[in-house]
Amino acid sequence: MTQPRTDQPLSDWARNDWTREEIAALFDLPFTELVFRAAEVHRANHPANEVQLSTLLSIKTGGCQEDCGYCAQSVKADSGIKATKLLAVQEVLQRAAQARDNGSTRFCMGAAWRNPKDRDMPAIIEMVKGVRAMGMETCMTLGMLTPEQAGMLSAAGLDYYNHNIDTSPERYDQVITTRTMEDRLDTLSNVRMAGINVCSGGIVGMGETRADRVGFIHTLATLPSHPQSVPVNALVPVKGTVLGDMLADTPLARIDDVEFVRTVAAARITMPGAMVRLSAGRESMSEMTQAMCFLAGANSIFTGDKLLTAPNAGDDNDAAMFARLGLKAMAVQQTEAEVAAERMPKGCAKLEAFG
Ligand code: SAM
Ligand code: DTB
Ligand code: SF4
Repeated sequence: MTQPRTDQPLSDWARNDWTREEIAALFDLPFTELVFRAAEVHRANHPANEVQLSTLLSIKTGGCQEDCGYCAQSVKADSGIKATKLLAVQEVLQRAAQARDNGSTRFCMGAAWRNPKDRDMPAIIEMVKGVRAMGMETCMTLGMLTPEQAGMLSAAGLDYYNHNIDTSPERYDQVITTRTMEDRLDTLSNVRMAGINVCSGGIVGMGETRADRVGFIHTLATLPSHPQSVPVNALVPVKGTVLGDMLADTPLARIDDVEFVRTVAAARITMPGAMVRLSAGRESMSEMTQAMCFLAGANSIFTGDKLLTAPNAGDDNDAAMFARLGLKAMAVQQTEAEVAAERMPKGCAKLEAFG
């Protein structure tokens, strides 16, 4: 895990005994005070003004048996997304090479599965090895994993496994009924025990209360060790999903930008070493809100026009935003700087467009 870059006491840096009251008190701070504190923690632990560019690829789309109320890929959603088979390894590697040439240093592969089947593992392992050989950090999100599957991914060299807790323990069963928060935490434990970096976060703007957002951050910040990566998604409301339709009927339930930035800041303060990833929902976020997120400690975005199935901001818009804000694309993720210095291929053409 990353080591603190300053004299910030390790006990603060790594503490996982946060109480809900302490986290609620952070959320209750005057906004500028909260953002100021988060920015201080960010600067003490990460290079200022640097944001990692990551690319997402859906390697298996739609037809998922789970009933996550936000997700267009669930069989329960009437979203028009067609189920596909797992992509061929060669196709995934071609897409990864394009992502690398466009400046990404991280390639995340997502499958709409409740869990991978053992017969899928050989292809998955080839994908991890191939993307890694290109010098990019690898992340996979495939649903629940057994300890054996986590061990196989670790042996293949997988850097991160993404598995979100999504919301507070109290709200969980109103969003998903086909698996429990405990199931989710068990997979995170299998991933951690296999020595893979944990990527776990959730979604803000699903009609939850502030207490739920506190509970969500609290659950992550009190895991046996902090996730090395915390994606904070703003719900992309998709027609035909339970939550997308609910929000269409009650637009006032949509998250306000100030509360979204507060959530990013709380993640940054409570988990200082983590990469905090400003994930889904940027396409409908103003540049100023995104700038506030970067000030409050977000240091990674997904690039390109598409996430897994939902639209994303697009490279040209992002390059323009980076130029206006004076942000730099992080050449390699800080936690892997030395490893990646050797792995990084020469001539990542579009990196320069991002500063
Ligand atoms: N099936 C795997 C799983 O659920 O872990 C991997 C893919 S799943 C799409 C990855 C994450 O994307 C979810 O956990 C959720 O946090 C996020 N997500 C899915 N749909 C979303 C939406 N409409 N808006 C925001 N985030 C979303
Ligand atoms: C995460 O927390 N956000 C990314 C990544 N992990 C895999 C996924 C966002 C998906 C948004 C909805 C879609 O594209 O279908
Ligand atoms: Fe399936 Fe993942 Fe979508 Fe849930 S979030 S329905 S598990 S693809």
